[in-house]
Amino acid sequence: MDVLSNVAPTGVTTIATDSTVCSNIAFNLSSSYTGSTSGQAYQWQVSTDAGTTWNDIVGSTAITATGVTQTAASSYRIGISQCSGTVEYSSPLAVTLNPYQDCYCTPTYSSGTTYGDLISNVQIVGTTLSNNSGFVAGTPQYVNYTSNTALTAELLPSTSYTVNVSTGEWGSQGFAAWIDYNDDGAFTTSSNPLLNERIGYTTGTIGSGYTPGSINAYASFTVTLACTPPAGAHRMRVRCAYATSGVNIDPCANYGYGETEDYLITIQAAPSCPNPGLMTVPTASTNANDVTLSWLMGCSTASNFDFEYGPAGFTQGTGTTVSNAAATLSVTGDTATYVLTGLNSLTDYSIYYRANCGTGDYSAWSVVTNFTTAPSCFPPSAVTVSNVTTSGATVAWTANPLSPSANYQYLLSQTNTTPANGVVAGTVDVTSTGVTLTGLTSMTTYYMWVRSDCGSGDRSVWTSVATIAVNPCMPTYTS
Ligand SMILES: [Ca+2]
Ligand SMILES: [Ca+2]
Repeated sequence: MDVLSNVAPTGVTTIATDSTVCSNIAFNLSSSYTGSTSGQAYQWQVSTDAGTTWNDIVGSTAITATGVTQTAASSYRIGISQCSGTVEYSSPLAVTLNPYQDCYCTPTYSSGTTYGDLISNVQIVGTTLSNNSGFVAGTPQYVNYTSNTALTAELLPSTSYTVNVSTGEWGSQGFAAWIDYNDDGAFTTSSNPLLNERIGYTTGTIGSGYTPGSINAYASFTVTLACTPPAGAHRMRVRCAYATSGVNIDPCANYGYGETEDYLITIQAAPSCPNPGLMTVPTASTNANDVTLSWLMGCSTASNFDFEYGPAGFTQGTGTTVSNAAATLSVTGDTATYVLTGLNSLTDYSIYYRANCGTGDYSAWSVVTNFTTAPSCFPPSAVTVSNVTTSGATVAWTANPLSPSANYQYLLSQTNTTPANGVVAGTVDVTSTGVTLTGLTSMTTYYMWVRSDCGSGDRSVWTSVATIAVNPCMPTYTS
């Protein structure tokens, strides 16, 4: 009969696949023990204070430990027991942590900038970062500007910035940007806002085709910083890749054509009144004289907001302000709405907004949002021609139910070109939705447009054209 002892092996040493690793990069542990495993139990342990205190690694109960990660320098050992006897530990092994600056992946491309697929400019509007690196093809596909103190930006948490970029000679470039908030040497893209380090990307790609001798495309995209990222200096990566939508760009993967630029930016302390998220461009909800504004709450917990609006492209400080307006929050709690009234119809507007946290505490102003109000005067529809004679015709139309016309105006022309505010041939009282035309020339084609006149100079656009082919004058005989 073979009786197992309950004495565990001694003199075992710890082995690791890496003696120095980057944060959160997996490695494996094993030991020098090569004897029988019959009757043995194992528990791997970790120490972050050079072996003074040890903690079990949860779930690591096999003779080897795989997929181990660390975020600080640590020591490891395995406890081996034999038939529930005394646990013997292997000699501890220290695994050091590489400086995070040495842990960034080098982004690669098969062809890089050879044919002009590159980043020729990166500018964060409102900051000092503006880097025109030129559009000459064949320059390095990865440029690390982190040691260039002239190419940096001070950025605020919870804040959105407009990033202006331009391409080289080739278009169809997607762009994306990340900040390594936690300085672990990795850029994490996550749907969890607490983990996500991707700050923005282009919708689809920008530019198209090949424009030898000139930049192919200029574009902007918005980046938004996390609510409370750690203050201080962090690495920012901006990457472009040919024929790859911005949302799909990975910070490390290999692509065919493109360029990557790294920068060192500084994040300031989180503001006491965090910024709200981005506004949705108002479209369907736009009326003639008011607009329903809708924006994400983002990092903000305010319930009151300030607005400044004016003609499209107005300079901030010269617009019309609405202060301390209470927003309505949607059921989900992450979308706020406010109805801005007193607008002019069919007008292009720009608007900025900020959270008003009370007692003079405000967030920063948002990036600009542009919208256009709807017209207030609508054209009639269904213009029909009937009863055509040798000198006239009847033209009828259907009134627009939304448009309280004062009267209708019509324009007649022998040329089929859409009229501007040209010569009005006649007016028709609002109580009528048609006109009988007389005195037309036989065998002639006329073109006619109708519009609503809503009074006080407020007129609709013209209807689409109606064609009137006046009949030829036939000879008549009495016998
Ligand atoms: Ca460049
Ligand atoms: Ca990171």
